Amino acid sequence: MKRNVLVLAVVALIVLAGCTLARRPAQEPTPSGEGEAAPAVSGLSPDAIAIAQERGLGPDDITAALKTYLPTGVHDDYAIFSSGGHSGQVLVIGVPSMRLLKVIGVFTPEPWQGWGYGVGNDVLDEGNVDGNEVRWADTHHPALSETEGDYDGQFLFINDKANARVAVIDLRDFENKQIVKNQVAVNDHGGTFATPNTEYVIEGGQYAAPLGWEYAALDDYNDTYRGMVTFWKFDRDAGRLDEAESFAIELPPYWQDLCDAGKLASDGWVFCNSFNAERATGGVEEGNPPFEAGASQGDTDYMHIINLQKAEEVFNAGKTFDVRGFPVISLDTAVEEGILYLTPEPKSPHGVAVTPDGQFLVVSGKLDPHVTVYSFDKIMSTIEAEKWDTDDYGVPVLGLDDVKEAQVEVGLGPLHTQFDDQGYAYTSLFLDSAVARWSLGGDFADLHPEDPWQLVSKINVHYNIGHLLAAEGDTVSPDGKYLVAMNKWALDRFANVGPLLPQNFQLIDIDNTGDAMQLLYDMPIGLGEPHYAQMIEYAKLSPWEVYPEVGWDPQTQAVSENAVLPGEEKVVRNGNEVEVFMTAVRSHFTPEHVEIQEGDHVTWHITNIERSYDATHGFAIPAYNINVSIEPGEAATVEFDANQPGVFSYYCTEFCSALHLEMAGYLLVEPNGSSAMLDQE
Ligand code: RUQ
Ligand code: CUA
Repeated sequence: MKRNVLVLAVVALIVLAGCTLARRPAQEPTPSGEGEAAPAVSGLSPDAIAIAQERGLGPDDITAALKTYLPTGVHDDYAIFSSGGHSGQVLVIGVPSMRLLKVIGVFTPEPWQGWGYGVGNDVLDEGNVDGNEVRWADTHHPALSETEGDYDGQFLFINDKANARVAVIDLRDFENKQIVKNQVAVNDHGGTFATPNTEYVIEGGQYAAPLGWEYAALDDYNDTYRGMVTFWKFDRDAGRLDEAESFAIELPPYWQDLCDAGKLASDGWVFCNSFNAERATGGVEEGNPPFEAGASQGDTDYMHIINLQKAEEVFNAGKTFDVRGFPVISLDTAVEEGILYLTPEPKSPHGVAVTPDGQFLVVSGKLDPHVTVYSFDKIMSTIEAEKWDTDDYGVPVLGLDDVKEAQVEVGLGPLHTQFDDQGYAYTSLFLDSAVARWSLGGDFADLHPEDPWQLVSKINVHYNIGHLLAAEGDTVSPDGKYLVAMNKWALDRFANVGPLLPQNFQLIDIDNTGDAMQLLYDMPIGLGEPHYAQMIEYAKLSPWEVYPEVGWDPQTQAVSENAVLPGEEKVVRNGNEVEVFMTAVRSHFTPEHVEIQEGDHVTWHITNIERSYDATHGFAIPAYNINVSIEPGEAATVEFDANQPGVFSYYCTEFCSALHLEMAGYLLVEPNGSSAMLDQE
């Protein structure tokens, strides 16, 4: 009872702290100027000094501007692939300029790309949930494909927390190719994370429920509700997740949160944190403790330690049962086969981060000011010695003291951790609204022997940081240089746009290791709340400028059988099936007249026969909800029922040339029973 009160008090304090932090007064826009007078800036031309003085810019502002400014035509060094939050999309952002380069249509229709308005409809349909069209998503964690633990720039995966779905984006054309729906869980959280060679894409669950989205009363929670982790096999050649080679593992009904794949020393293992080891089931309206209190009563939750290599063997041996046709390794089998272990982790943890050498795992409890560092070696020797207790489900629980390497006090509300190339880790502090830089021990201690496992410095951010990302900061070879704080609150940072505010990405210079980190830039994100993002060196990406050949189908990444070449344009009728074969080139469509009958089913193929960089054409038909973007070389096919008679001018939606407005045509849909039709008969 006492403990409940304590927990509630702590929760209340946190809420209060969050509010107080959030209510910091707006600062004058001279964050670096010490006094009133305009700061002196030496070495700048009189013009530059005058501008700096007029705008009230201090030396730090000027260095920040110089570090982020890109002259026209100069490209960014890094790209951020960010979750688009509930927009269901992916954002591509250049670093250091923080310019938005692209929004990729993923789970949600996107009109500019025509995604879901004629093209991409099949992929969006793959994401239907039991026949229900779900056309939004809560995207959380993007994962770049990896080779030997390093980003290879080929693919990007991203999960939808709301509906437990995973999408695959091909980075040759930055287009979504596939959506898979998890059959075991109806929603997820701990995805997506790639294994070091992208053999698997990990999707962990969150809110325990009966597997296969079955019904069971909450009274039966302990016996019938379960957690899960799913391993989606990735077929790199096909550029698709291979459902037939994928499997899940049944987990106890703790709320699994985020996972990370082991690498180098810990390759072949996977780590997931969890919360609600208390197995609280809520029901505040029935006098039960609310989830926030019930799920944070205990001092510890469980980190899940999963032997993926072993799990793969067990799956291949067929020791699984089916959930909605999807193979699942049962909890009992996972225990018997030595696939699953647990170890305590401090209060209400959020996320696991594996150090670049794979030797240590970092977990932060949101209600504990420390990060806890686990040693993979110690985990292995404890397992080998079979030194464990068990939980209520018979899962071995390794003692914290047996596997812990260090605890570092970093500040209030620690969440997520990233790494640099100098042996430092960076942890986001939600309640402090800060980023803590701390030094790693182990082999990294050589880089700064004086202070292994020590807090080194902090930088304030605005406000309530969630995830953070450093350049390649979750790979085997982080780059350092830049860090981005993904802040949940923006309040006074931008001009008021009404009660719904953007999120704020703050770019931080971490290159000057050992000295203070420097805040460089605020970027508002005005669509959905992004969660995680990854930052890749731009040189690792090699996207196409135009599709490799004329008539390219982006879905199959091959020349389409429906490609239309110049001279082959035609309209073919077969009963009431009409097939249009069209080309698009500056500045006309061929044909320009398409005459059909009300009730026809229309299949319309268009090939953009251009080979010039950026010569995109759009194609829109009013009233029929058709709108596609056809990049140079691309072949697109749209289908519709001509259920509406009339005259519909189709036109190009991209201002492609001086005669772009003339790039149009007439679709004539003759009403049934009209004289022309009678004449034909
Ligand atoms: S979440 S702010 Cu990754 Cu979905 Cu942590
Ligand atoms: Cu083609 Cu405008």
